[in-house]
Amino acid sequence: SESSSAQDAIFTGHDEEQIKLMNENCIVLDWNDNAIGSATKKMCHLMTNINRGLLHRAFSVFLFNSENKLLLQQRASEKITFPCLWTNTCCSHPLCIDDEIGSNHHLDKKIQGAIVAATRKLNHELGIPTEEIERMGKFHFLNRIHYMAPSNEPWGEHEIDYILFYKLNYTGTKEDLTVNPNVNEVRDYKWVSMDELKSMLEDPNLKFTPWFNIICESYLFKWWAQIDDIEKVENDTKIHRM
Ligand code: DMA
Ligand code: MN
Repeated sequence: SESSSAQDAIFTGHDEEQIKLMNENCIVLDWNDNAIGSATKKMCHLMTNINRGLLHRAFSVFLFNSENKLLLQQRASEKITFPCLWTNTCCSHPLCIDDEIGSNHHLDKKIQGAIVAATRKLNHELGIPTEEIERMGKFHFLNRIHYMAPSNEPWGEHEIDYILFYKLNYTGTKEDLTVNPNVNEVRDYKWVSMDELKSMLEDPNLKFTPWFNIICESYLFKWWAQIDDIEKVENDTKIHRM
């Protein structure tokens, strides 16, 4: 059987809840981000499969509050890939289900699927109420990044990652989203200004995920500077190989 269980030797010493999540069905892609099938989260994150070209769809959310501070999370020690590293607000995978898969040749539908998945995981990882996510702000898609990164053996990532910003609506009153982290997912969190993040990135005691480093070095600060008018930054249809 391919289903992940604590009996599987590859998971020895890992957290039971995180082992179960390895049964989720991710969307398998060709290099142009067309869905060509599905495979479990376990299969998609084994370097033996990645080295043969297995690629899946992901999303990365960058969530900003009313003061334009970015919410960072430190991944829980229970995470099987990239444990304890600091990273952007929330990352995961759109699942191979109708609401999240979208449709090949329609980027807008694939973005909508990524937003459904992002809303689901902001609630699961950070305890942000779905109703608040839907009412208090909106998502803006920026681009897609195709990257590969090994984690601790035998695991790694190989994804086309949908970059989504989320900005609160301006209502004239200062009201921020409720954050109540799931400790099985998130060890710590922190709201940071641009300067605060820049000093964190220079701190040798802090470790960051590879995809967060890629985005920090390329686009993050440029887009952050435009956060109040982020909807004016056009959806980029190109897939950036990094
Ligand atoms: C996977 O994130 C997605 C990216 C962009 C690396 P993850 O490992 O946090 O996924 P999950 O929360 O589903 O375990
Ligand atoms: Mn992944």
